[in-house]
Amino acid sequence: SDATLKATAAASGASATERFLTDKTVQTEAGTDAARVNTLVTEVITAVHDVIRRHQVTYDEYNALKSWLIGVGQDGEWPLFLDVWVEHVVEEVAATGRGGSKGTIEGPYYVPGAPALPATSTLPMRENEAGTQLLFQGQVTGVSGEPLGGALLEMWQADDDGLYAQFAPGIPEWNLRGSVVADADGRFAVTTVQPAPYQIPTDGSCGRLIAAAGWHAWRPAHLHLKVYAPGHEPLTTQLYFKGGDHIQDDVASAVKPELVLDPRPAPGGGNEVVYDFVLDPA
Ligand code: MBD
Ligand code: FE
Repeated sequence: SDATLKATAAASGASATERFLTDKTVQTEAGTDAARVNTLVTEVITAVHDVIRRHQVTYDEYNALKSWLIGVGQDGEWPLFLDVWVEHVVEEVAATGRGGSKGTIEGPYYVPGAPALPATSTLPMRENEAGTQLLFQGQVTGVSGEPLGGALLEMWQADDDGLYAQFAPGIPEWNLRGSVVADADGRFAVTTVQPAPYQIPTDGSCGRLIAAAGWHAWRPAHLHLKVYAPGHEPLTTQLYFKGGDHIQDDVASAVKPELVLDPRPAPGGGNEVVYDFVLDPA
């Protein structure tokens, strides 16, 4: 795609780091006790020592690691690195014992405070927004099937170039981001466009790691959602598209079979799909 559309690592990384520091620092600094810190950090450091011994790591490799770690911070890519290669296991552990809809990782590009939209609505988008139109509809219920009137669905997604508003240049602030208020029966019907797959920026430290290791840089196309209702556990999830590229080899390991949509052509043009959300009691 053309240079003006490019999300540089430095720009999107800096935005993702700023976002994290704004939204998450307070909760992350809340009381972790010394015994817990000691256990976790000692085990991580010991695991690193084991790798060094097992693979006879050299000084050149040690210094390559140091310079790469410095680069990740300079590029602002710690949120990207952690959410791509670590978050899926944190989510797996956090989801233990949950019975409602499957969730998956949040990733680095959630922004709170997206414009409020009624149950039947179109996500904010540009005139002639590129991409296949998608009518996404469903119902939010509790685990016994009871409708959760007034549930809230925060939605965010990449556009047809795989770019996120507020993390890539030249996109209106709230493009393809919205806070949809479900109706009294928990139902919603949102018109959007199908996103493109997302490629990790190739010009930053995460991109350099991917190239150096011979990996690929792609996530399958996905919609992000946070679903809330009073008295219920919030659900953070993503939905993917059947048959889409990288469904089987997401670089962020965040696809689950329950999260794959199979949209069908809609009578009025574009595609449509129904997906219901079940929230656990709080
Ligand atoms: C994304 O769009 C994303 O959802 C995750 C988890 C990581 C990087 C980019
Ligand atoms: Fe994403």
